[in-house]
Amino acid sequence: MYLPENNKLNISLTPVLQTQPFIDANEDNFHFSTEWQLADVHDFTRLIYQYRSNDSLTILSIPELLLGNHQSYFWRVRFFDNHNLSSSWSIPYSFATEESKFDLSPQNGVPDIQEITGTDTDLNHDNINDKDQINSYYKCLTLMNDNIQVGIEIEETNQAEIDYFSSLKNIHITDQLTDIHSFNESIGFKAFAQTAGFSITTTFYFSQQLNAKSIWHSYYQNQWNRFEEQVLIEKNNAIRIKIQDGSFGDFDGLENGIIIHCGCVGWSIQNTTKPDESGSGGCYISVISMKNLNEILLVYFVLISLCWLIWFRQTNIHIQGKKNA
Ligand SMILES: [Ca+2]
Ligand SMILES: [Ca+2]
Ligand SMILES: [Ca+2]
Ligand SMILES: [Ca+2]
Repeated sequence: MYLPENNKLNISLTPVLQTQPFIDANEDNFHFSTEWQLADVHDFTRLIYQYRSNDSLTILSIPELLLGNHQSYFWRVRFFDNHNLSSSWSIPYSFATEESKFDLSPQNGVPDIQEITGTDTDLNHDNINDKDQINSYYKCLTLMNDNIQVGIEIEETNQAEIDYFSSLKNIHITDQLTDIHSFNESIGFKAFAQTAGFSITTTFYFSQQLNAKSIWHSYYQNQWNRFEEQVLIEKNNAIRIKIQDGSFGDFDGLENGIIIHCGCVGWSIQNTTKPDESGSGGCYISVISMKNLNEILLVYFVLISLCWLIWFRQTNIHIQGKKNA
């Protein structure tokens, strides 16, 4: 255990944790993996995050949404060598988070910069302005890079509450699934319930129509997963899915009374037909992906090289011919 120093206050909501290096009595053993645990109680009976990694051996960046404002957390690690033998758990370190600077005015569980400003937005079609409707069951925001409004609703019968709803900076579908298009930003939310293992029916509403081939994707179990069980509703302006604490759709993977959900709409690059060819509300702008662009540049480069080679050879033959003459 190394950084942040034990009992440090005002730590960012996405801190970087760092341990001391691995040591082993067996000379030829090496550091193979590290198991990280983060809890909001000192005896680790309620974990917030648990991650065993072969890459994050001594440094771990805590992802967005996991930590809350002004709260104390406890973390510890154990190391595994190349024979899968583990050290004992380290002595825990503690830190307390800062007050978020992103959700102050109004403090409503939506980053201020992403608040919907217009008074005529009603994504969930209930004749109430979404701007005035934000509560524990409904939140909405603007994806700034896409200029799309998104609302999220959970049914009150789920006995859960949405704590925070935000676009996500550091997690993006196309980093891993190159055959999938998506909006430029993923979205995430955090929901609480009294019962561990709870499930929620969640509806995402969009200001633009979705393609019938659109599929909700969610990042959990360290990979992107397709939500085949989704239902497209409201004339393809909304997607309804079911998420379960500790299971499908839960980023933290723990049955802990908290659902952390990261997701986005994805559609196959082969299926980019616009849902509405008249242009009203269609969101499927055709895009040349970076991969295609690179291929075009490569072909261009090869053609230019060939032309140059032919010209060079012909000039050489011409000069040679003159010399021989
Ligand atoms: Ca060893
Ligand atoms: Ca706010
Ligand atoms: Ca509404
Ligand atoms: Ca959970």
